[in-house]
Amino acid sequence: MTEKPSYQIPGLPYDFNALEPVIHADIMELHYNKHHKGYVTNLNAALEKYHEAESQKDPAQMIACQSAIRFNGGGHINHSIFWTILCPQSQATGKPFGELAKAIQKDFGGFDTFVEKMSHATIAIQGSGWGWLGYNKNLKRLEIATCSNQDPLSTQGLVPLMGIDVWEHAYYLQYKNVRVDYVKALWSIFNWKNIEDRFTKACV
Ligand code: MN3
Repeated sequence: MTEKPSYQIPGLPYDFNALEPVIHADIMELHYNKHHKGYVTNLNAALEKYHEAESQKDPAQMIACQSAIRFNGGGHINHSIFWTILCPQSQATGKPFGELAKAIQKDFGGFDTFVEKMSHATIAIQGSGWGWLGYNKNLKRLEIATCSNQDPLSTQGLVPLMGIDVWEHAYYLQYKNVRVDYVKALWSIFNWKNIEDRFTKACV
């Protein structure tokens, strides 16, 4: 018998108000408690349906579950990364350091150029999606990429290092429709220690 799937929302590593003034507590609470929790609930429901269809040898029904698994599974993966690559402004270093800083220098020509390119690509996303800094293991280099909806970065063959959620639910309550101001403000709360750790693991 197939084990019943059950994904759970990971704990937030800080309080809802910890990212103020960049992200207000009401956005954090809604984003975590409603949106991320919703992806987890719907992922579990879709997997349960999938396993039921599998046990009944009903491939058409299995295929019918796939878009819900992709969307909600992606949402769960993306938000689980997002909470950990952010930190309170008081703890933020402002810039990467160590090997990641060197790789950014090598692949983008400097931190400021990287910020500009990643911001530009992310702000330009049409509709809902994510901007990412990823690691290309084959070419051994950093790449900036964008994904629509909740597609995880792995769909583009990259290991996710840091991502920017530009769904309106991530900023609308505070920034209204001014996505550019939200993306600009986020740079002061990135947790470069966490991102550097992801880079180290990706390079192995
Ligand atoms: Mn979101």
